[in-house]
Parts: sequence; structure tokens; C-alpha cells
Amino acid sequence: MNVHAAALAEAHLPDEQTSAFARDAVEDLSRHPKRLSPKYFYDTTGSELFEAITRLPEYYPTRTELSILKDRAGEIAAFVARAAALVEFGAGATTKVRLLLQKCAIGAYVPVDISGDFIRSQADGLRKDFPSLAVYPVAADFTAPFVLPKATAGMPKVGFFPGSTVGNFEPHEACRFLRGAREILGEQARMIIGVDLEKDERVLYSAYNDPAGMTARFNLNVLVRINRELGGNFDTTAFTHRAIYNREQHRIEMHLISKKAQTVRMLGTSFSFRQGETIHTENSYKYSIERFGALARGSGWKVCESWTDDAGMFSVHALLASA
Ligand code: AVJ
Repeated sequence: MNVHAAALAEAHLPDEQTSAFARDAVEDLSRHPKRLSPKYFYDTTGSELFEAITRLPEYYPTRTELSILKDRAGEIAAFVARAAALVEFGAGATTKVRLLLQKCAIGAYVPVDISGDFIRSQADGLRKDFPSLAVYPVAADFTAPFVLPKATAGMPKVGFFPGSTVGNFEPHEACRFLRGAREILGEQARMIIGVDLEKDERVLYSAYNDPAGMTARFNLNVLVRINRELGGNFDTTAFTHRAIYNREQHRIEMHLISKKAQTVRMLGTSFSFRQGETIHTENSYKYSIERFGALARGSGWKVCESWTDDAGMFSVHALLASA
């Protein structure tokens, strides 16, 4: 078995993920209010819909973060240790990591994502363009502890967590994630993390209620996925997408609202909906530089650098494990 196959063998099995999805979906739809975890948005269709969202004129985070990564590529490369293993948490498209790879002498790239098929195909594309780069995809839920490929054992580790995915966590979960990442990455760990910033509510609102309806399709796709993978019978036309800004909690909330009273079956269980009842599908927390800094410091990291774009829309932070 070559090192790549060994890394795959260490990864979680897909059916293990399906049963986690089943367990979480039944539990979360039995709660009041009902909810679903945003980590289940990203099946193949969901990952593609998210890529389409990133190209919308209203959805500023991806292109703003890319501009920061481009403008600061030299400084970021200097921060990423030579021959380090770059561990990307929740790797989707490889656009952002390509920017770092062009500037840094990376020892290995370890994309970690729940959507195994998607990262494996992305990894193949990367190997073509960077033939000398060792790529070890890990199909795992990065919100839980996972094992790094053995081939990276001797290398310094740098975490890469772009896209403000950290905003999907409750603040206490973000703290637990950052502590866990430090644990997985080991002594001397470094981390590059992208964090969306608080801003005019109208800008936030448009980014999550796009007129093309792409975000609505992305949100509804989780019901399509339940139907396919968990034998559900959701009528996706009987639910409607809603995103609101919750000012007190500094977060965008996404909901799926039941258009009528209805009962849906999944895995032998019935779930009743009142008209107007919501499934809360996502929180997207927005931070100030100061509040994110406080979160990082309280989670075992020292903030070395915080970069933003000129308009102050988005931030990228360089973190170093604190003693
Ligand atoms: C990938 C979690 C950063 O919160 O902006 C996009 C997901 N949800 N549109 C975000 C998302 C609706 C996205 N993150």
C-alpha cells in the first residue's frame, strides 16, 4: 500500500458518515425548534451549489478573502513554515490553497472534508498542476478529532481554515474547534484562518437572500439529500428559504419555513410541521477583529497578524499556538 492509499484507509468510511447524518437528522428534527446541522449541506450537489454562490455578485466573502490572500501572499508565505504540512479544514474548491502553494514551499497538503468524493477529485486536479506536491486527502468530519496521515509525522503543521466556516460554529464550539485543531496540529502549530466581519446589515442580507435564488436552492438541497440518503419524503416545494440577521447574536440565520401544516416521514419516524414552522439550518457568525482575537486567545492561540481588505469586509488571521 502506498502512502496515499494508507491515508485513505485511515479515513472514515462513507457509511459511517451516513449513519451520523441519520442520527443527527432524527435528533435535530425532533427538537423544538427543529434544526439541521449546516455540515450536511455539502453533498456533491451542495458543494456545487456553494461554488455557484461564491460567484454571485452579492456574495462578497469568497472574492474578498481571495483578494486578501493574494495581496498578502508574501507575508502569509513567510508565516507558513518551509516544508510544512498544510492541513485544510473543510477543503472544498482548491482556489484558495493554490494561492498559498504558488508562494510557499509546502511539504504536503492535507485536505480534510466530510465530502470525500469531492475532495478526492479536487486533489487529483491539484496533483496535475503541482506534480511534486504530496497530497493526502482525509475524508473526515473535521469538527471531531481525526488522525493526520502518517507521512506528515515529521513535518511542522499549519492549519488552513478559510471561508469563515468558523462562523458556522456557536462561539463555544468555535473555541472547542480551535483547541482541537491545536491538539491535532501539535506543538509549534500555526494557523491561517478567514473570518467574516460585521458590517451593514443590508449587505449581509443581500449576500444570503440573492435574487437568483441560489442560496435558497443550497438551503433546500439538505432536504433533497435527506430524501435520497435517508429515505425521506420531504416535498421541497412546501418549504421556503429565509435568511435573517440576528443583531444581538451577531449572526445570519438560515431557515427553511414550512409553507403549510404537513407531516414528513424519514427513517420510520414522522415529523409534523405547523404552517410557518421553521427548521433552523445555519448560523453564520460575524466577528469584529477584536472579538475574534479574544476568541482565539481564549482558545490556545496567539494572534500574530490580522489582515483585512480596504473596505473592512473580511479578515484573515495568522495564529501561533500559545504556550
Ligand atoms: C461556508 C459557512 C462560510 O456562512 O457564508 C453561504 C455558507 N450559507 N450562503 C457562509 C453559506 C449561505 C458560508 N460558509
